[in-house]
Amino acid sequence: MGFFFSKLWTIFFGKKDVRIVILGLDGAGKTTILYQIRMGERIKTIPTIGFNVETLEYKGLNFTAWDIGGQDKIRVLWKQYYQNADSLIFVVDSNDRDRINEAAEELKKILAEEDLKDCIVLVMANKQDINGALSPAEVTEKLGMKNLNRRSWLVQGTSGKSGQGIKEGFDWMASVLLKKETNKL
Ligand code: G3D
Ligand code: MG
Repeated sequence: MGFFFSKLWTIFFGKKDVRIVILGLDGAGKTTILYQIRMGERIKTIPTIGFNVETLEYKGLNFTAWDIGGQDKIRVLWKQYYQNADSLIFVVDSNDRDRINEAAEELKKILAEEDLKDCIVLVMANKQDINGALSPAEVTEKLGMKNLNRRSWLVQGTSGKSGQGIKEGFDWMASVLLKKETNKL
């Protein structure tokens, strides 16, 4: 069992593919976080026109990550990667006050995608190790999370650098996904 995965995940492993999409502006910390959860597996980079996709697979957990922002023309290409996503991890650089509104705009656009309408949202308010970074509560406010109705979400403070907070985020994700599965029975 990987360091970040609690016992709850054993219920999914080997049973069901879980698709997790990791998005955020460039520089937010997505690649760093992927390396934290790597568990010895190799991260593959798929070069695509206009953007690179990083993938990581571990026992039926499938992560795909890429940079978002700007590039309206290539948005249609993202579709193939976020179809059937169970969970979205949105990584925010909490220390980048200049781009927090841009991050909020991008999140809004993503959440409007039909393909992602049922997926749960874990926001990683990353770079909490930096003094003066926005707190998770402030990130919650800036992203307008409280306006999201009918969707499970959590804003978790993290540090991609130290790994702090990542496990807590995954624990929450596992518990929500498990609840969804059980409700289907
Ligand atoms: P991205 O994949 O979202 O574009 P990266 O972001 O993972 O490449 O991270 C961008 C920069 O932020 C990197 O610095 C990385 O080390 C740093 N970073 C990522 N997470 C954290 C964090 O939690 N705290 C701090 N202090 N830095 C972080 P460099 O200098 O390599 O560009
Ligand atoms: Mg990256």
